Amino acid sequence: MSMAENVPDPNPELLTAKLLQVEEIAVDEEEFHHLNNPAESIKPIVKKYLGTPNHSEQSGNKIFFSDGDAKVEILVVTNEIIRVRLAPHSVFLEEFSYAVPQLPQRHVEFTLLENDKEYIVATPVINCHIRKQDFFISFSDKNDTITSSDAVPMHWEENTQFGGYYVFCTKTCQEQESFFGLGDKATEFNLRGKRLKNWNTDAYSFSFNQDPLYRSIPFYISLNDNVAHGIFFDNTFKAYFDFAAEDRNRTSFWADGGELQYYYIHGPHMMDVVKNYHLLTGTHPMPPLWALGYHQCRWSYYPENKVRVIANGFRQNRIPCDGIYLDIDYMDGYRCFTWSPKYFPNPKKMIADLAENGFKTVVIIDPGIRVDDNYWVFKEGKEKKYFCRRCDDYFMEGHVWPGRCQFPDFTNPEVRAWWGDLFDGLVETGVAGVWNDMNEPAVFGSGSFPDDVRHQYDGYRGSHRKAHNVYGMQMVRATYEGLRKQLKNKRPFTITRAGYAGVQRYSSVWTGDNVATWEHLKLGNIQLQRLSVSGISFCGTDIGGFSGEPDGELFTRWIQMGTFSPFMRAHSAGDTKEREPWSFGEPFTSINRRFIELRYRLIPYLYSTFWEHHRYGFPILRPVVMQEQDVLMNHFRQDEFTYGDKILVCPVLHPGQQTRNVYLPKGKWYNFWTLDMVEGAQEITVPTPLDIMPLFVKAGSVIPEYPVMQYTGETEIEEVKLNIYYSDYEVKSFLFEDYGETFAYEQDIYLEKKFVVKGDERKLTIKQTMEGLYTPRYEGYHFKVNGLPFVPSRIVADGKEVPTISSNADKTYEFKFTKNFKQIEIYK
Ligand code: MIG
Repeated sequence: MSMAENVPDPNPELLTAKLLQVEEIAVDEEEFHHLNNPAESIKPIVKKYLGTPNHSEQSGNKIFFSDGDAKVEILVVTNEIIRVRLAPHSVFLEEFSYAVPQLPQRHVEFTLLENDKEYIVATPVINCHIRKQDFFISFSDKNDTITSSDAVPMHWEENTQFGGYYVFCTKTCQEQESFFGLGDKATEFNLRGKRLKNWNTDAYSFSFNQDPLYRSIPFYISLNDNVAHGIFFDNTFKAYFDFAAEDRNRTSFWADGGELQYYYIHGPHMMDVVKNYHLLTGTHPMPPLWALGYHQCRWSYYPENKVRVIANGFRQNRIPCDGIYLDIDYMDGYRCFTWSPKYFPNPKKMIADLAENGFKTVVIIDPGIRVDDNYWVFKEGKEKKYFCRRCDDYFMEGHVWPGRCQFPDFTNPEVRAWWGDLFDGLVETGVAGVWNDMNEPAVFGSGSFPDDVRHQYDGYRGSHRKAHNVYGMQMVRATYEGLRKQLKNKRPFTITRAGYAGVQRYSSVWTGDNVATWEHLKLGNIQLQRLSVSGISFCGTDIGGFSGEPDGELFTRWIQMGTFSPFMRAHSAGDTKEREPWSFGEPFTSINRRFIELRYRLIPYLYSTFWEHHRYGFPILRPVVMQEQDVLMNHFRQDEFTYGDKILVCPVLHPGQQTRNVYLPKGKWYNFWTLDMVEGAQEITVPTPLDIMPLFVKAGSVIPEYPVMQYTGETEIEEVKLNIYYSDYEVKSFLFEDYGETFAYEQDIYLEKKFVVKGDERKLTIKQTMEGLYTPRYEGYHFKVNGLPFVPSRIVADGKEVPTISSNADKTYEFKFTKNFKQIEIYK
C-alpha cells in the first residue's frame, strides 16, 4: 500500500477500521497459499503502534525504552528541552541534522524514576512520563500540569517503495489550546483548526489559506491555560501538522519518511519556548547596518542607465535608500555569475558609482545552471560531478530561466565550498549582497525535482524526498559561507526564498510572490509575525505586492507597515507599472518619505533589537499574545505586534480606513504621534488618516534615534537622541552599538548600554550602565523627555546642574549631556 500521495490518516478509529480490513484480506488469501509458501509468514503492511515498554537502559543523557521490538530514546538536552526518537526495529538512524548542527552543551541533572504506572525522566523543570500500560509519552511541569500527552502511542507504517517508514505522533488537544508557528503559512495567526503541510513550493501569487508555501519550519508553539510549550519535529521529509482540524481533541504531526524525532521545549512563557528553539537552531548573525535601511527592487531594473536613474531618483526626491537589487536580467542569458554585456557593459564602474552615491548592490542568483559546455560554471560542475543525479544515474535536468539546466547538490559540503568560491568574481565587482531565489527548488512545468533524485546529504545520503525541504537552506548556506570568506571580515547580506528550520543562521527571507491587494497586506502582517516566532526574525514582504497594481493608498499603507518589518524592501513584477516611493505623486510621496525617514531614525533601536535577537534569541516582531499570553482573547489577535519590546505597531489594513481599534496590552502607553498617555488592558479607537499608522510607545522606554540620513553612514553620527517616556514604574531599555559591518562583535568588541527609567510626582531618574569594549565616536546625547507630569525646575546629571533646558509647546523638554552619564535626575 503506497500512501505517498494520500495524506495518511491520524484518526485512530479509522486506523482500527483499516487494520481490521487488512487482516480480513490476509485471512482470505491464506486459503490459496501452499503450505510451504515462504510469503505466508509476512505480515501485511499496516500501521504499527508501540506496545508496552518493558525495559529501560541509560547511557549518558539518553534513556532507552523498548517494547521488545521498537525502541524509544529519550534525550535530556537541557532542563527545559527533551528529545524523543523512535526506531521501529530498534535501529536508530545516524544522528545528523541540518537544523541542529550541535546540541547545546549544558550541564543537566536528571533522574529516572519508576513506579507501577510509569517511568519518569525528571529534570529540575520538567518531567517526561512513559506510561507502562501503553507507552504513552507525556510531559508535565513541577506544578504537575500536564502540558503535552500522547493520545495514541507513537506509530509508523512501512514504506515498501522507498524503504523506511511513514511516522506519526498524535497528541491530546485541550479545549482552549492554541497553536502558533510553522513559518510562513498563509493563514490566521492561531493555527488551531488547521491542517498544514511542509513541502517547499514556488507559490506564485499565493492566496489566503494556500498551503504549502516556500518554507518548511516544523516547529510550533502550543499555549494552554497560560502555559506554553513547543514541539520541534526535526524531520525534513514532507510533513503534516493537524491542529485539532480532523478531531477537535487531537493534534498530530507526521511525515512521509525519516525518523519520528521531536524536541519538547518547555515554556511556560511563549518567549521561553522561542528562545529555547533558537538555542537549538541558532539565530541570525548581526546584519550589516545598511541591510536595515530601505531597499528598492524590481524585476528588473535594466539596463545600467535605468539603475542609475532609479538611484538618482532617491537622492533627488530625498527619500533614503541603502540597497538596490538586480533581478535576473543583469545576467548573460540568465547564466549565474555572468553579466549581460549588452545591458551591463561595465558593472564594476556602475557598482562603484552607486556605492559613491550610498547604494549597496544586491544581485539575484538562482540554483539552475545552464547546460552549456561553453559556460565555465557548467563545465566545472559537470567535470567535478557536482550536479544532482537521478536514481538511475542520469543528471537531474529541468527548465528554468536559463533554459535547460542542471542543479548543484548543495547538500554536498564540497559542492557548497565550490559554490561559495564562485562568488569571488561578484565580490570583486563590488556586489554587497546576494539574493537566492527559486531554491525550493522550482522547476518550470514539473514544479520541483522528482522524488528519486539523489543527494549526498553531508555523507548521510538521501533521495529528494529527504533533501527537498533543505535544498534552499543549503544553497543559501553555501552562498553565505562563500561571501563571508570573500568579504574577509565584513558581514555578508543574503536573502532566500526557500528554507528549513535553522535557515536563519545564513539568511534573511522574504515571503515570496505576494499580490498587490489589501488582503495580502493583512496576510503579510500575519506571516511576518509568524516567521518571527518561528525562528526567522529577519523577514519582510514585497512592499506594494509583487504581482498586480497597488494604488497610491495601498502602497503607502504597505510602506507604513514595512517601516516596521525587520527587512524593508519594495519589489514588483516586470509587467506592472513603475513602483518607486515617488511613483504615485502627492500626497503619497511625502508620506512615504516621512515613514522611510522614520525607519532611519529608528535604526539604532532596530539594531539593538537585532542584537537582542542574535545574542539572546528574542524575536524581533512580537505578536500581542506574546505580550500577554494569559488573556484568552489575545490568542486570536493577529493584526498588531510590537517591534522589539517597546513600540506597538498597528498597521492600517483597509482602504479608506479613517479609524482603527487598537488593543493596548496592560501597562501605560504613549501615542507616538500625539504623546497622549493611554492606560493599557483595553481597546481604544484611534484616527488613521493616510499619514498616520497608529504607534504606541511603552511608558518608561528610552528609544534611541539617529538623525535622518539618505543612507546609513552618510555622515558621521555626532549625537544620539534619546527619547525618554516618563513612567511611574521602573522600566529597562537597551542600546547596542558597534562598528556595524564587521564580525568584531564575535570578539566582544561592542557596547551594550542599559537604561533604567523610573519616576514619581516630583522626579524622574534615568540611569545608564555599560558593558563592552567598543567606544562610539560621538560624544553626547540629546535627551528629549516626553510625558513628564510636572514642569521641571532643574536637571542634575552626575551631580552637576544641566545649564540649558529647552521646553516645547507639547510639554516635552530637551537638553544635552555626555554619552557617559551614569545618572540623571529631573526635578519638579
Ligand atoms: O519565476 O527573478 O519570487 O521575487 O522577481 C520568477 C524573477 C522568478 C520569483 C521571485 C521574484 C523574482 C522573480 N522570481
